[in-house]
Amino acid sequence: MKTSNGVVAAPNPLDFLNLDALLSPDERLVRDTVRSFVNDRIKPNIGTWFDEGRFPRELIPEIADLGLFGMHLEGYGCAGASAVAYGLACLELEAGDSGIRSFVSVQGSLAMYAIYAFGSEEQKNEWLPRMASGKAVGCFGLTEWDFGSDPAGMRTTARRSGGDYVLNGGKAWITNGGIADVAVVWARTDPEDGHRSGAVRGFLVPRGTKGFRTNDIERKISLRASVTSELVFEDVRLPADAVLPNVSGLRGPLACLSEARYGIVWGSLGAARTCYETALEYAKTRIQFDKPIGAFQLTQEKLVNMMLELQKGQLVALHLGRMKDDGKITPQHVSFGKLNSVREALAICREARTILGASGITLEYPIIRHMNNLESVLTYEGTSEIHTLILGEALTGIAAYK
Ligand code: TGC
Ligand code: FAD
Repeated sequence: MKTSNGVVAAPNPLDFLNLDALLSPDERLVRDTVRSFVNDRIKPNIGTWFDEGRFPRELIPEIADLGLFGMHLEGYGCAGASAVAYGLACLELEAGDSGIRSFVSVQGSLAMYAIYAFGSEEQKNEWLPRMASGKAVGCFGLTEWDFGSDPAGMRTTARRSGGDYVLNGGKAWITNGGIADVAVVWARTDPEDGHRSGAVRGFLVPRGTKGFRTNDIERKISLRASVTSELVFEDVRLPADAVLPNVSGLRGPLACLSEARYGIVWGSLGAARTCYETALEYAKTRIQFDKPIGAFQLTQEKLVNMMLELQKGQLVALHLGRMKDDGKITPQHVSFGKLNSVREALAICREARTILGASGITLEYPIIRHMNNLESVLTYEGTSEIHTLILGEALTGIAAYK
């Protein structure tokens, strides 16, 4: 980047490689708009929401006005943005809090995407415009208490009864569960359902359906500004048109996971960026032994390592985003990004915490909140171990998770 007198400007500590130059004007506009929203509406309040264990529902219409729900989907009131623009939005949201990004991921990439990719025209028309405008909230029920990494073992069943389906079982750890107007629920159908024997199918279960209830999971010390719930189904009778008609088998939910995992590739780096920026500022102003702690070589090494991984992570995210926009990304590429981004983001947050010393453990600063949040992000959407094994299989041809 040259200045007006032709001299190349010194690198910016907050964008060392000038990655900004790799974005289009439209992409920068999305990024800057979401960043302003996060700076104005989330950062000043998030410490309190986290402390109170409260998801700020009042933000839903504002997020909808920004066009962020299902923003990478086309039609039905969705913005039709690029994968890169969606990724940038996730990064900026998670620079505020992983819980807010989670809300947007689950709404757009899991619940809306499932309906968009596998629903009937009637289902799409009924739910997608309401979800895009924030008038209806969705959740995505795949995990069960006894089946997390191995959803193929699920016990929730959807049995035929006349023309209806009857749902029994339960889902666990479901983001937005307690506030959702519609749950996308994956259940095992009867062998004689006309599809693959005992196939997993997706069902739309509206809130208020008889026999369906939710219980929020309390006492979390991670993602406290996010609702996490158990879903319970006791003889829940659903009409035949509650099933998502266009997919059968685990491929359905796993395809949705690829969408949400892609958002995390970017999002987790937002949490890391906030921690890096906080630590950099603190290191320049905190005096010990008569010097700013940033004058000590050990502190500088920490800051440099944080900056290196943050910049590398963003380059990977952008590359994967461009691949996704070109239709060339595979689930294994997404695993590469999810594993690397979250692992490095968590390491950056932990390193930042040490730079702040005791101040790093309070909610006065964002660091321990981001650190605790990222412990969930490391686990959900496929644990770091599962993504390692997906990559191990891609390298060796041998699936080691069974
Ligand atoms: P496997 O036999 O490998 O695959 C079954 C079928 O699915 C296909 N497939 C995929 N399709 C699209 N995208 C993907 N990522 C896919 N991965 C697999 C596959 O080709 C096959 O298709 P077909 O047509 O041949 O039947 O399945 P498996 O049972 O061996 O499992 C593999 C494994 C372990 C990788 C998978 O079960 C897995 O990813 N486990 C992790 C579970 C997980 O990530 N759960 C997340 C729940 S949702 C969540 O956490 C939300 S948090 C959100 C938030 O708050 O932000
Ligand atoms: P387990 O699968 O029991 O794993 C425990 C440990 O064993 C992990 O370290 C794991 O990597 C390891 N392990 C398991 N199998 C293997 C193996 N084969 N090889 C090596 N190691 C292995 N789910 C949803 O469906 N929808 C949601 O909206 C949702 N939101 C969530 C929100 C939060 C805050 C959290 C924490 C979870 C959420 N989940 C959701 C669930 C999440 O997807 C699961 O927690 C995750 O898939 C892991 O399952 P588990 O917790 O049962 O761990």
